Amino acid sequence: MSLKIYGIAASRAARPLWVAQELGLTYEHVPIHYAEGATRTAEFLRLNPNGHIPVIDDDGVVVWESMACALYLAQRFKAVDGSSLAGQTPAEQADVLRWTFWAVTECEKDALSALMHTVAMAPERRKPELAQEAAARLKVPLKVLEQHLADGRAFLAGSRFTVADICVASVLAWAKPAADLFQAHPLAAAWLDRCLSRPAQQAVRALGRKS
Ligand SMILES: N[C@@H](CCC(=O)N[C@@H](CS)C(=O)NCC(=O)O)C(=O)O
Repeated sequence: MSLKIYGIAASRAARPLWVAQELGLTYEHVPIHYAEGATRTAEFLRLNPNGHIPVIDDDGVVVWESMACALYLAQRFKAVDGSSLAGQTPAEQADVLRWTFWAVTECEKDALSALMHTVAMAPERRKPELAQEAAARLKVPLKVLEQHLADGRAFLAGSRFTVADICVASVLAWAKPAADLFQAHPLAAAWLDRCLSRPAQQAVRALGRKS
């Protein structure tokens, strides 16, 4: 087996890396940076013509788009103990897909603004009002998540941790600097902390700090 994951951990490559770490996969990490044109070389564009990380290459099966990479790995591989991060029934699979699409379409843009304009960009480039506006818009999807968790469920799809939790937590983690948002949605905050405290996620974050 030869699996390669392209992209530094401090990027959307964290999504497939988190899946790979959860499953204990053997893989080669190729820490291509998103800056300074590294994703625009002819060689890289052959892998992903969009010029973005992440990309995965599983023995010649090349996948780009971070969520597709995460979903592919969860579907393709199991952990050594036989456990899976993928949905196991059509209903679970639908749950995995809907929460993943939801994260991308309803949350990702504003979560990124919340991050960039509070901690990620250089202070002189930050516009605090953009972070505040993004946090205000995120109240709408966060309320949906809060309601979903209100029946006592610990994770998003089925009754166990799945790739849906990885995909959604990867996006909502960006919004963590919007502390008031999570104070107002305690079940979502607790779920996010549950996901982010997992050893596999901690390992990816440690890798990201070295990026
Ligand atoms: N929708 C894409 C977005 C990928 C993306 O924008 N990746 C950033 C890093 S997180 C990147 O490669 N930026 C470099 C560039 O666009 O040149 C995905 O989820 O994979």
